[in-house]
Amino acid sequence: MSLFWLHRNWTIRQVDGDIHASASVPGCVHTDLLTADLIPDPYLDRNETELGWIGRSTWRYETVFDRPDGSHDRIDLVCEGLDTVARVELNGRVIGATANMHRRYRFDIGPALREGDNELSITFTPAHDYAEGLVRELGERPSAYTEPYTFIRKMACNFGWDWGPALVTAGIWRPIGLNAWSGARLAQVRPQISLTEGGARVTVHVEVERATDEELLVTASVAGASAVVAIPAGETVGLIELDVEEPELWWPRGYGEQPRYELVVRTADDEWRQHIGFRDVQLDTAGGAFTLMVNGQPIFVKGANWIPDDCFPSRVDRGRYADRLAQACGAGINLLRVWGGGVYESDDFYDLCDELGLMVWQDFPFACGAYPEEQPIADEVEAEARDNVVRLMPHPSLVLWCGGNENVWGYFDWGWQERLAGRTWGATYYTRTLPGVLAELDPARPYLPSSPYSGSIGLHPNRQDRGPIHIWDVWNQRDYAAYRQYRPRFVAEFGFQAPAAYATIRRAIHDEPLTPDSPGIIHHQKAVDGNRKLLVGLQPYFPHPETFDDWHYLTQVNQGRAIQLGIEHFRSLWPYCAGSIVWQLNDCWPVTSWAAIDGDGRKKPLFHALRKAYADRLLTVQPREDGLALVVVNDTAETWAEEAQAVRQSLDGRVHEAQMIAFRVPPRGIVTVPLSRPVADTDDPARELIAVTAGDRRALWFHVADKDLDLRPPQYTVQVEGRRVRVTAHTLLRDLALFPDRLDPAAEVDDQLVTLLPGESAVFTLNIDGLDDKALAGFPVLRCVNDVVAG
Ligand code: BMA
Repeated sequence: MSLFWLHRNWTIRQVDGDIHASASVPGCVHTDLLTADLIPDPYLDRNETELGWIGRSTWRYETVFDRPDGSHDRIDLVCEGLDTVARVELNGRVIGATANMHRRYRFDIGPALREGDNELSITFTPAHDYAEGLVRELGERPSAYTEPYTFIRKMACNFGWDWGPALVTAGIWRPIGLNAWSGARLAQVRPQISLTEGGARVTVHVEVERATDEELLVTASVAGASAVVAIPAGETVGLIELDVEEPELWWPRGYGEQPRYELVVRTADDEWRQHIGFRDVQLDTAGGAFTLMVNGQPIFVKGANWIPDDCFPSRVDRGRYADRLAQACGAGINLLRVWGGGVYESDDFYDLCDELGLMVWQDFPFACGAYPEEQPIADEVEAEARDNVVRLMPHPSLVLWCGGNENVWGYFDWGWQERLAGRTWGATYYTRTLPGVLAELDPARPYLPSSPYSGSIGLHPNRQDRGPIHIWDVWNQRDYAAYRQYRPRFVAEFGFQAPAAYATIRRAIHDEPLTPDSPGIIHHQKAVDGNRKLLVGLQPYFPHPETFDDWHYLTQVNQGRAIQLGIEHFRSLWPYCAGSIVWQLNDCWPVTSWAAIDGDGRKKPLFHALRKAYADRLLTVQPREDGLALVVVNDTAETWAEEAQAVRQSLDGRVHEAQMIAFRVPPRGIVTVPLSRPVADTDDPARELIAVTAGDRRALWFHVADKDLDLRPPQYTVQVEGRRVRVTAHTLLRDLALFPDRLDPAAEVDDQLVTLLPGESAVFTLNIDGLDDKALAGFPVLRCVNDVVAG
């Protein structure tokens, strides 16, 4: 058994034109044209608008390779991903045709091979042509965007989204190679894992593909257990049961370690190895709940939605995933939802999640549209599901499969039923095809037919008393304090926009002058009415920003505050509410969006707000029916017993009232304690606040919005020592933040959005030396709300 990658000496050429270039494989046409300097960078300025022709052209990839040496029963061409409508030819003979970016393909090329040079070509016809052809044949289907992305099995957001450009790709986007083999090969290995009394059972389902027909011995071993099964001649499947005694359990981060054990499956000719983990996952849905239970432990999901990290996903390598996932961990996140408008990510993503203890909720790739159930789409959907379920099921991090994003919601609320006039919309996929494939291949993992969902296809899917909901009226129409009016079981999406980091904007947009509505900024804002909503969102809290710098700072602060408020509210409802998955962790290019980490990988202030809101130990002040209350949230395995001091004080620091609150919060529990009237009441709301402190944790409560607060012009002293910037407040400083990327695009800081009471100080640590001390100490690098409000 041997595998040879075919990643060298490729060229691309435009079949219906005269462009040609050398090609990187894996890769895509856009990135090759960019490398060859044949197009401008699609991520800069408004270049996107000039590049639509790429996706409308036919492209041919070509290479020449030597026939592998030696004698083999079979030589296969293995394609881990072709994007999307492709004809594969070897030495002029068609050996395959594909139309699904989400599947792996294997073609027996023996008959077409010759000695010496072999010419391989893969021709990609435009995704649009295929999809538009099916629209004509099957009839239109409504969706959130005008492009026909529901008619082709290709990453939907490639056609443009409310945070992404329309850059319709083509290419060999995942590895491609030759697999030469003899006898039999392991075509499929599916380990099903269940915990037993004092141990675990691994049931390994093996399927072989045969070139010769003899009895086959297959052995499997893991964690000291091993067993053999014989697959008789003429048969292709075998089952091996391994009983492992007292394995260490895999836990999500924050709950324990992530031990993994290598499972090895062998035949005489082939071998399969992968790390697995021992854990049990259940979904408690009793009475409308939506609570993940891992190893019997109910979990509050501190999540974020994951979108493709690049419009050209072939650029996302293991290192890039590792950076992004480390950032997710840094924000206190314990689950990522791989959203349905993207892809099934590569093995590296899930492998890193296993290692880090990041749970994964995997949407099948369906989003915001009605999907035709006719052929050829129906067969593609089933084939793709089978392929990816088998590929991903060994991963302990994968805790939930979901039928897709907002497709059932769209059917209920977005006026589709009339437009469909009885045509199919995808219900069969979510209620039969996908659960059917899972029941057969991966029965132990929970499945949710769609998100949001209320437990039955006949119920309105976004009912807050049942299952996960998506909260979008807040960003679109309401003040963010409205998050508090929800009492959900689980929130799978809610988000608030802000622009990208300053250095990211400066790299990608060359507007002069740069303003909140200069052409590049507007182009890098894809949401309907997005910039207006940003301003509307500021109105209750801040004066209208008069400059780009104020706009940039205030909208970023507002994003952080909105999400922090939402999360703290949702956490205060635990265990009734069992999760918050913020929209969205990352971006695929430089854009104003709901992301915490922008398209250049820079953290927005929201990142730090998330880190605080998702802290294992949280103090938060929440309005309750009978007044303000302190909610203490303990997401650790130890009891949290401490005495908090709640203080009513003036903005200038004078203390008026104090209340000592001794609390004892059990592991993974919360406690709610009403604040006393003297502390909670105020007759001077513009000049007072409440500060609650316990150990190193603190919660603040302001009675009025910043614009109505009697904030003083900021007074502080700054000391810069190497990478450390110490700020000492002489007045109250609201949401102090350092933006070192304004001085050096490589610079970042370990904290932002810090409110200091008079006399307090904070130390900010930079990642690099050598920044200008003087510039670090003031506007526009060091900022606080006082700058704008106290005028
Ligand atoms: C939801 C998501 C995405 C979208 C986001 C922001 O609909 O599922 O489709 O980007 O809201 O509008």
